[in-house]
Amino acid sequence: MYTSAAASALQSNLIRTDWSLTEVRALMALPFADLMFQAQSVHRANFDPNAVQVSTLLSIKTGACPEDCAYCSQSVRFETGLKSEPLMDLTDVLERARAARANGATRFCMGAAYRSPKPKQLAQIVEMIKEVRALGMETCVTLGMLTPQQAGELKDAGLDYYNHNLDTSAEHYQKVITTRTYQDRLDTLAAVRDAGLKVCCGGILGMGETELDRAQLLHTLATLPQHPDSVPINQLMQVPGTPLYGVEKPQPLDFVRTIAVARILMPRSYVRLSAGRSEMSDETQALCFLAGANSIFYGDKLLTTENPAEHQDRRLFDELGIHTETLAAPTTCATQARAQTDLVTA
Ligand code: SAM
Ligand code: DTB
Ligand code: SF4
Repeated sequence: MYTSAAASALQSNLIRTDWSLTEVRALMALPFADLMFQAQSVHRANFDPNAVQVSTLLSIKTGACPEDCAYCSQSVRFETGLKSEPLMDLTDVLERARAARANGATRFCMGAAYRSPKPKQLAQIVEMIKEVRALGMETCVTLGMLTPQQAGELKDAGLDYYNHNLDTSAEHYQKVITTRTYQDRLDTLAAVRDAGLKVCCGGILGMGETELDRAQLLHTLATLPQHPDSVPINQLMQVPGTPLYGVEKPQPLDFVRTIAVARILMPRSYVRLSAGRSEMSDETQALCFLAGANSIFYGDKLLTTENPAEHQDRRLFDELGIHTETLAAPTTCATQARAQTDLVTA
C-alpha cells in the first residue's frame, strides 16, 4: 500500500482528465496516512503549502428564488424566515468590496438568488464587476444558469471567475433539486468555460449522499474538459425550514478525505474549504489544509449563514503559520498589501 501511494505521489505534476471512477474510489478507500501523504505530495509540487487564497462573499440579491434546492435558505418554496432583498445598489456593493479588500480579501464573490439572470439584472451586475475590478480585486459571480451570450457579456465586463456548483452526483442531484437538471448545470459550465472565464465549481457534503455519490461528484469534476480553476467543497449549512434540515452531518475525517482526493485528482486547482467552517474544530480545518485545501471564504457571513469571525481565522492562521496569498502586481495596491500583513499578524 505504501509503495503504491508513494508511486502515485511521484506523478504529482501530471494533470489528468481521464480518471476512472474506480481510481477515485480507490483513493477514497486508502488508509488515511497514505491518502494524506499523496495529497501533501501533490499539493507541495504545485503550491506553496503555507499559503491560502482568501475570498469574501456578498449576497447582492437575497431570497425569493424560484428554484427548489432542498439545502437553500433562499428558495421561495421553504419557510426559512429569511428576509428577501432586491438587487443591491452599486454604491453599497462597492462599500462592501472596499471593506473586504481592507481586510485582506483578494477576490470578491457576489451571489444572487436567481434561476438565471434577466438582461436588465445582468447589465447592473456588469457595472458591479467593472467597478470591483477597478478596486484591484479579482471578481467572481454566481447568478444561476447562463446562456453562452450572457457568459460572453460577463467575460467582456472583465469577470474573472463564475461559480456554478454541481453540488453532488448526477443521481443524488435529482433527489435534492427538481427544478433543473444536472445537464443544465453542465451546459452552463460549458458556456462559462467556452467564454474564457475561470470556472469555480464544487459541491456540498452532508445532503444525505453516500460515499459513492461523493466519489462520483469528484469524478465528474475531475473529468470535465478542463479541471475547474477553483473547487469549493462545502459542508451543508443546515437551515431550519429546508427539507435537508436535520440530515446527518458528515464525519469530519470523511470531509478531510474528500478534500484530499480533490487535491490529488485536480493538482493545480484551488480547493476551497467553503461553507461549514463555523461548525468545524480548528483541528479539522488544519487537517483540511494539510489535505490540500488552499482557499477559504473570509468574513463573518457567507451568503445568508454564518462563517467564523475574522479574529478567529486570523488566530488559526497564525497558529498554523499560514499566510494569505496576495495578487501579483500590478493589481496589488499598497492598501491591499498592508491589509494582507494585518491579516496574518493581527
Ligand atoms: N442561485 C445560484 C445557483 O444556485 O447557482 C447562485 C447562488 S447559490 C446560493 C450558490 C451555491 O451555494 C449553491 O450552488 C450551493 O452549492 C451553495 N449553497 C447554497 N446553500 C447552501 C447551504 N445551505 N450550505 C452549503 N452550501 C450552500
Ligand atoms: C460556494 O461553493 N459556496 C458559497 C459560494 N460558492 C457561492 C455559498 C455558500 C452558501 C452557504 C449558505 C448561505 O450562506 O446561504
Ligand atoms: Fe436559488 Fe441558488 Fe438557492 Fe437554488 S441554490 S434556491 S438556485 S439561490
